[in-house]
Amino acid sequence: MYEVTTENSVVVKAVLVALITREQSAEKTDEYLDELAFLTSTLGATTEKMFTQRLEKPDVRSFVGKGKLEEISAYVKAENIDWVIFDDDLTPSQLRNLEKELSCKIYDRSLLILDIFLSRAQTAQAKTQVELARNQYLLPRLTRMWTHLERQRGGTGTRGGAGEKEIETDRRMIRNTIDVLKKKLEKIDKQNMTQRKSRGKIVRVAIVGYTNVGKSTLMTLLSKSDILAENKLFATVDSTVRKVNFEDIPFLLSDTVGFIRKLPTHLIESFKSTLDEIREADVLIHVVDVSHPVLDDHIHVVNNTLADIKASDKPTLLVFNKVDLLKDEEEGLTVKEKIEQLKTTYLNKEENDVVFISAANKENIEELKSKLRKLVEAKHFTIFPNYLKNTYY
Ligand SMILES: Nc1nc2c(ncn2[C@@H]2O[C@H](COP(=O)(O)OP(=O)(O)OP(=O)(O)O)[C@@H](O)[C@H]2O)c(=O)[nH]1
Ligand SMILES: [Mg+2]
Repeated sequence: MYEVTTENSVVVKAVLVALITREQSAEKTDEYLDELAFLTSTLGATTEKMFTQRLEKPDVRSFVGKGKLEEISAYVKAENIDWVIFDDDLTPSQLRNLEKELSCKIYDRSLLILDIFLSRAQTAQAKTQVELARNQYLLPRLTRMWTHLERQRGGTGTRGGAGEKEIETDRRMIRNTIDVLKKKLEKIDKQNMTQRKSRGKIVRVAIVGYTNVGKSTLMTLLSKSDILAENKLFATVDSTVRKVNFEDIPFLLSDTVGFIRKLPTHLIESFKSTLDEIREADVLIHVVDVSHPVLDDHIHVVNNTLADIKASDKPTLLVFNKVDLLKDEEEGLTVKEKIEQLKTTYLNKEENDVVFISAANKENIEELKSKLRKLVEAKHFTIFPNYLKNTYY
C-alpha cells in the first residue's frame, strides 16, 4: 500500500491557495491558511508561500482568476514547487485545467485530509475506510497526470504518460477496488457490531473534539494507559476503547478521530462505523483547545458534525483544555476574566457542564472527574435502577 513518508525524505515544497469571498473575510482566510499549513506539515511538506485572491466565488475554470494563476505558475516554476494546495475542494474540471497550467501535483482540501488519514490509519478497519473514501474521491477525477501518478504509487509502472485507454482501464480497476473494499468493510463492521454488543450493559463515554485539542492526552490521563498524543493534526484516526472505573462504577471510555472544518463527505461516510463509537455513546466529553484563536469556530464545527452523525442531544461535559497556554491581557482580558466569559457563554447557551483543565500539567483533573462521575452515575443508575445509590459509598 502507498504510504506517505515524512522521515528521511527529500523536502517537499508546497504553496497554498485560498480565496477571500463575501462569506469568508480576509482574517478568516488567514486563519484557514494557517490550519492548511499545519495540515501540509503533517503530511511532511513545507509551505513556501501562500496566495490569496479576492473573488465573489471560485472561478469555474481554474478556481482562481487567470492573472493569479499566471502568478502562481511563475512562482511554481521559479522555485521548483512540488505541490500546489487549495483550501477548498476542486471540481474534476478545475483539477484538470490546473494540472495543465501548473504541471505539478495539485492537492485540494479533501485529498490532503484523505492522504493524512491514509498515512496514519493503523487498524484494518481504518485503512479500509480511508482507502474506500480515497478511491471514491479519485474515480471522477482520473486525468492523465493522475493516472500517471497513481501508477507510480501503486508500482504498476508508468507506461510513459497515460492515454484515454489507460484512464478507462484505471477507472475499471478503481470501480472493482471500491466493490472489494465495500465488501471487506461490511465484514469488519459486522464483527465490530458483535463486539460492541458483547460489551454488555455498561455506560459508554466518548471523547470528541476538533483535531489536536488534547483528546488523546486526556484519554491517557483518565485511563492510565499510553495513547499516542502528538502535535500533529489527526494523530488519532482509529478509535481506542478502555475500561475505566470510578470507584465501583465502571464505564468504557473511547478516544475518537478529531473533527475539522469541511471534513470530506466521502470520509465521513466511510468512517460511519468508527463514528458509531460516538453515536452509541451515553455521555460525551467535548474537548476544546481554550488557547486557540478560533475556538468558537471549532466548537461550532464539532457541534455541527455531531448533529450530522445524529449524536447531538447527549449529556455532554464541555472541557476547555490547555488553560496553561492562556496569557493575561490577550484580547484585553485577564485569564480569569476570559475563563469567566467562556463559562457564562457556554453554560447559558449549551446548558452544558463546563470545566477548565490542563491535561498536560494535570491541572483541575479532580473537578473534571467529579463532573464526569455525575454524568456517568446518572446513566449507570438508569441501566441498573435496582442498585441503591448509597451502596457505592
Ligand atoms: N500546553 C498544552 N498542550 C497540551 C495539553 N493537552 C495536550 N497538549 C498537546 O497538544 C497536542 C495534541 O494533543 P493530542 O492529545 O494528540 O490531541 P488530540 O485531540 O488527540 O489530536 P488528534 O488525535 O490529532 O485529533 C500534543 O502536542 C499534546 O502534548 C495541555 O493541557 N496543554
Ligand atoms: Mg488523538
